[in-house]
Amino acid sequence: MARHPLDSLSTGEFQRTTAALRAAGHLVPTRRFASITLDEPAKARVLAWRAGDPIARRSLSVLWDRADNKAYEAIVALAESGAAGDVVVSFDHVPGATPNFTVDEWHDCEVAMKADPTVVAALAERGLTDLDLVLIDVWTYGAVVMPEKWKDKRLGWADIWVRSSPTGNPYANPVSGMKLIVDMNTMELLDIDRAPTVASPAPVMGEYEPDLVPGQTLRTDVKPLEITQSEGPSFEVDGNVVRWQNWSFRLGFNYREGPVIYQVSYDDHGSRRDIAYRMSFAEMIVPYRDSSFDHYRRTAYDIGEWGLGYMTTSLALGCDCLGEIRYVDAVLTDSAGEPSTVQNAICLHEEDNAVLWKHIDSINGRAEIRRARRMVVSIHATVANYEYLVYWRFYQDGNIECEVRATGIMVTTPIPEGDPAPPTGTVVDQRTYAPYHQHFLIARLDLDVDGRTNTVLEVDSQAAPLGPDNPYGLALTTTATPVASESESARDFNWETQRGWKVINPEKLNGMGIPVGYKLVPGAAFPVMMDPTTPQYLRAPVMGHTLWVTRHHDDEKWPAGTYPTQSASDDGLTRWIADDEPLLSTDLVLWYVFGIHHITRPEEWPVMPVDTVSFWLKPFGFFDRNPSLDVPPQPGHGGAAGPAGEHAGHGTAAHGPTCH
Ligand SMILES: [Cu+2]
Repeated sequence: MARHPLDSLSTGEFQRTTAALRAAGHLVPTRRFASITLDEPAKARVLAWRAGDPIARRSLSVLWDRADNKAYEAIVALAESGAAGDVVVSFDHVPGATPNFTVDEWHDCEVAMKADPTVVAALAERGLTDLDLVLIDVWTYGAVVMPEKWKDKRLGWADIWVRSSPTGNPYANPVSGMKLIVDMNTMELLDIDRAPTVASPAPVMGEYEPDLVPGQTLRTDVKPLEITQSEGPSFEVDGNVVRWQNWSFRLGFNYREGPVIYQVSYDDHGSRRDIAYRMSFAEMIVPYRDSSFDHYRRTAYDIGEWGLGYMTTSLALGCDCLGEIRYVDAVLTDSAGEPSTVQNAICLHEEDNAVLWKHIDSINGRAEIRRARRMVVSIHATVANYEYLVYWRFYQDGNIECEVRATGIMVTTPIPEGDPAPPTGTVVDQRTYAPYHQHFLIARLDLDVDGRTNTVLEVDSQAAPLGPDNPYGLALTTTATPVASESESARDFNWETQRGWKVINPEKLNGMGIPVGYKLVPGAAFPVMMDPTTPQYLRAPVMGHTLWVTRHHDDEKWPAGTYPTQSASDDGLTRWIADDEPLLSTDLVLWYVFGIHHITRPEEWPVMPVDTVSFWLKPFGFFDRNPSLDVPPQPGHGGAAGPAGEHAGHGTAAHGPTCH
């Protein structure tokens, strides 16, 4: 049984959802599940809920019918009394919607295409007769680049790749100039789309497994680095609640966002203070910025089209995570609605992070040094050729960091013999380039700084003009401008003013009489560099700005629309802000747009070392002073009492200063 209204659906609740829909006659054989997830209760109801209150559980399923391509949304009420009381509350057709593609279809498409004689013959023309070496990697479309005659279909287009050997890199060798167009409902080949001219395969070395890399020897000077916590970690997990170093938050997980961090609060000397109600990744958009035949269709919505949760993989102790780990499993469903568990999907652990704060009194030599720790919630998602590693980190000084690392294998293309390298990519191997592209991540940050009454201030720094009060031109001032309503909601990073955004609660003052706040410190922001009239921009104008602010509404979750698969226009942010709701002293959601402006490098081939990006949320007048003064010194290094040890001083002693 769920212990809290925000608990993710259990295996039993998934099974009951499917059973209720079957019993009601909705699961005719041609219908498939795109998703089943918790129908999240309204925020107001969750906040009013108290332990012991009844918990109304509902699931939201999205299905489509492979016979007529119609999409449906179903709500099932899961009775507290047991499955016999479960009721299908609604089962509604959603006109025009194309639900996300599923992992089952990705695999089914590969099997179907390899069994298709036309595909087999086309591969043979290219000299590819060992189908075990071939990878068919299906993508979805944006509506504008779909063939007109098939726009009403659930349509896939597939890349073809070939391994150099049975264990070789599946993405090492593109079969350029040939795409398979597939009806994903019937798994029929509709067409083979061929480029007018085709580059011959390039002589690449695309292997990363040591035994496949010619002449590869491994370093022998890497000595063991072991992390032990002899008394266990300092955090505790109670149901889905994690508590650590004054922090507490609640974990959730779903097929689309992957991990969701709910109800983040900080225990400030016995008073539990809210910081965020809900934090997650709401969309990821990856436009490839290359108009060539191989790449012009390639704009991935990895969250809306496929699902970060569905792509989440099991983590291995000692490789993915090091030290004292607590793992949390995730439950997902397949397209038949059958649940399965991803073991060790979420990693919880505590990390040393060098120094938190320090000062040496140069007169008496006394040193106060504190080691920093952080609490990390992480998942890894494998999205075809790419890996995304997500880290939500909580620090002892009230900071929250959201980091993403991208790794895996870049998409590459052969350059025709004798042709110059195209200007839209970097040459990464012999006669091979990796096209430029951008990874836009959109973090949905439903912050509640000391409650729901919040205002966003845009803070710019500027040099004060020269004048009698500023004769040397040294003065630096800041200006804080409220984001007053949704018509002003799209904000851009400004390097010249080192812009940041503060979320304040005008009704809660700190000890200095100033509204308490948390600052969104931008990182990894970059411009879209795309004409706003272009089709890929019109699908997701969210890409066009660093930060969006909206008034909280429970149903506003997907900034490029609920159904971005095969979309032609935005059904998300631009629609939500059209009514220009006021944003002062109200419940707000911030949408932070960041990621990787990926100008590809040779050193990222044949497998990318992680590209790391992050942004921060930092308390700004939320506390009256450094909240980590109470962090104790390292065990065995004493407190601050008494004079410094005999080796203290100006670093002249052989053993250096002590670590008080
Ligand atoms: Cu990239």
